[in-house]
Amino acid sequence: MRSRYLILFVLFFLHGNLFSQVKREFLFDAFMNGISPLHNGQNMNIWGFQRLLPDSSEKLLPSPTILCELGDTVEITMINNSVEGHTIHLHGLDVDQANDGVPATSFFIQPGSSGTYSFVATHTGNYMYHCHVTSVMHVQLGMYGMLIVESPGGLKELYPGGPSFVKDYSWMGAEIDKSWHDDYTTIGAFTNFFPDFFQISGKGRQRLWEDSALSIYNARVGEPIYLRLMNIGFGIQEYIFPSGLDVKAHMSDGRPLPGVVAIDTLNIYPGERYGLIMRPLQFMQDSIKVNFKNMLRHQVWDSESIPIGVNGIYGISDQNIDEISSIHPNPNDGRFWLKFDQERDWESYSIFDYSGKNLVLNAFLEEPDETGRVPMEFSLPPGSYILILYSKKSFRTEKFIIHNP
Ligand SMILES: [Cu+2]
Repeated sequence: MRSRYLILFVLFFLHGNLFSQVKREFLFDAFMNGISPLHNGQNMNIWGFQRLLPDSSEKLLPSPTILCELGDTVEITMINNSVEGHTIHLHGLDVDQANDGVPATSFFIQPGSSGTYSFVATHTGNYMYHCHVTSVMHVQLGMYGMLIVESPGGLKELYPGGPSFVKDYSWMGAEIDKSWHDDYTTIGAFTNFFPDFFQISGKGRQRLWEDSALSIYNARVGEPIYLRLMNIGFGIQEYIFPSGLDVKAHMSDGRPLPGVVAIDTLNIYPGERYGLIMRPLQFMQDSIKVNFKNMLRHQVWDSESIPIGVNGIYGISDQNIDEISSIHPNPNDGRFWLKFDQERDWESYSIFDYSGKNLVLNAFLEEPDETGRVPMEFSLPPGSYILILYSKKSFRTEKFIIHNP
């Protein structure tokens, strides 16, 4: 009798562990009467999907991000309270045809009705969702959003076992032809597309610069930052990264790339998504330029810029200080020399106080003398300091002490 309960308990326990996939449910309402502000003070009519929650029913551009974890069963229910039929296409996800949201092969959600899309999140990565009814128009009018599959358990890894990151930014680029939004019934041919606004995640110019969720103001040297880039537009989006950011592409279209690719410029075509890791090598105040380019002629329509400020050092602690010092003597009186074990490719250096927050000075490194030493001389108050040496590709952190005279 007792062993029977034990078997039941074991079966229950196993079942609970092997099949306890998390189910994530999203409830959306399709709308065609939203308004989104533009950077020039005008308002623009938008369509989209708003998340139905007791405390939130904002009509946003892009539509809310669908966030889930690897292994989740995701159910997205769309209630259509608008005056035209819509669907939700899950762009880049491995869903079955019935859940793909293409009207002819999947189901169509007519005004006044609802439908549910479901899928299992089988690959960590970056995806998109959008309406697939007269897609050119419905997407242009705003019926799109990001869909992000994260590593399980809140782990900040690009994919299980992949590179880790400290923080992440998600940028979804799109062009806007405002005349389509002013009156969608008078567009005529879809080739009459003359974009006059360019947006990163629904914002341009100062509205983008003022948004601390989109602009990077507090990056640190050495800090791994995950950039998710997605193109929901009709043209090419060319990202140009300033040097000294050390940007590497790790993922594309929801899969790890076969190899890691160092980049300074990246052209993203419509529908593509990239996962990049950026690890700043030096302090800077600069911007990442995004050129919006015409697919046909590759001419630049216009550009946006995303500010990037690097103003600290990531993870300063004794563990991060390189043990083999090139500073001799140490401690010193402000006069010392650098001597490097390996071939020297260090180009410049920064000195910080020991909090790592305050830059004391920033300069190019002089050529070594005939004995291979680089003499240094500073008149700094006694105390502990951090020296960071930069080459084109890497950096090295050391500490030194200036003693009392
Ligand atoms: Cu639609």
